[in-house]
Amino acid sequence: MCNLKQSLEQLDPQIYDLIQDEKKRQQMSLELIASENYTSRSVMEAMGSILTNKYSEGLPGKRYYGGNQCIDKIENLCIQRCLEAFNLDPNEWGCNVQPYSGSTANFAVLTALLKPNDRLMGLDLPSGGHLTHGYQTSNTKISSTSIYFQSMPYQVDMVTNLMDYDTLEKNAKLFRPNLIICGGSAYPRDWDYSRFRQIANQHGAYLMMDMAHIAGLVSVGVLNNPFEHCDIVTTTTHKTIRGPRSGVIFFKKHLENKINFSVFPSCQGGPHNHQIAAVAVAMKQLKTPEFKEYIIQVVSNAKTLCKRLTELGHTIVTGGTDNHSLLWNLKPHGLTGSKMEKITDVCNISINKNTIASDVSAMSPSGVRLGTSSLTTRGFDNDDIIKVADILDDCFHLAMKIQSNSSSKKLVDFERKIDEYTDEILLIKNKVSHMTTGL
Ligand code: DSN
Repeated sequence: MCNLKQSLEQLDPQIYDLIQDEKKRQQMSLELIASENYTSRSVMEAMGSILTNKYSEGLPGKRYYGGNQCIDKIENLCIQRCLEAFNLDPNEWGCNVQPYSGSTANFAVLTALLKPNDRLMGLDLPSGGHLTHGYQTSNTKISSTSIYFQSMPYQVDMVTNLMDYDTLEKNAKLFRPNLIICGGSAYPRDWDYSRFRQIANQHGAYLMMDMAHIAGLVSVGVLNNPFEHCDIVTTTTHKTIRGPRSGVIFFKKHLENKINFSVFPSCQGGPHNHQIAAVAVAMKQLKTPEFKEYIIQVVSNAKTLCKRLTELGHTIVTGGTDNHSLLWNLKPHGLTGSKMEKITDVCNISINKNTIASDVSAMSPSGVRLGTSSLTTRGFDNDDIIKVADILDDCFHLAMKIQSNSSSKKLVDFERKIDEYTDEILLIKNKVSHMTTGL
């Protein structure tokens, strides 16, 4: 029988070592994935706590299991802090902190407010929307949100790449949605919630915002406030909020029973109490002056990254950003996002390939998405970010060189060729290491 008091290192050196390797990777690389961040020690302490042992189906004061005295206090505190973090009046707004993640939060909202086969409209994935906003292709219903509901996407304008509210309004008149979702995973500009509200009202539709990416920015007021116009606001808590991986649903008070019943028992079982405690810790941190300074720097860094890449001759979608993220279009140079991602990966830089709205294939997207939340957490300022942009430019030029010396434009041939450029890669890796060592 295994000893429950043994440390992970003693009990399972294999997993322990792999965690140490991942820790090293996170420390040594330049983390530019827009949906990621480094959480705090205090959040991790709550996540790794004994709260993981407890079952507590139901809501505080109304549980199906005994022994929930402490758990009730933790969940109530978390709810209170979530409302405070977004300056919400508890008479007008409530929230459910039990969703395991953003995807389950979104599905629980749809289950609560729609009947199977009701109609929803969300931003198309290639336009920067999220899978759970109804994504489907011509042949396949990809997301459960398109399997169980009728989904018609709206898009950004194919020339400006900005939200095309007029076409949304026109299409909504034909489709007559029951619910409109705003928000996305790769949209660098702010949202016009009052325009969304106006369109939703024409059809008596619910308006839901998924603010997962920008929640930290919303909380400190550097972006428009979705709570002024939406019925529901969902979020994850590990992106710009910098908390644990989890999800929260904010709802207008009259939707309280529907949402709570949908989260449990319709969509989930027992809540993850360790996550809920960790969300509470993150929400406390959100209210500090340091967090506001952090977010202001995140946005400033993202703008600096856009500016420097533009100076270096690159194309930034929409010409810049209002938030923590940006989309770099590599198409004008004849490179794909996949190749850029391969090169940055071997140079210890984490980014992700991303579609540009006009892309025909999501499998070979023309761009990469970059975000500055993680590097700002590590203390990077505008001068550091200029150096990061220069390193990304080095990666770009190396990718172009490898592509021109490859036997074809195929990704496999590009990958085969990478090994011949170890000297160039080492040079870039050294620059990365110079920026990340000692932080
Ligand atoms: N994977 C996250 C993102 O990149 O936006 C959301 O699910």
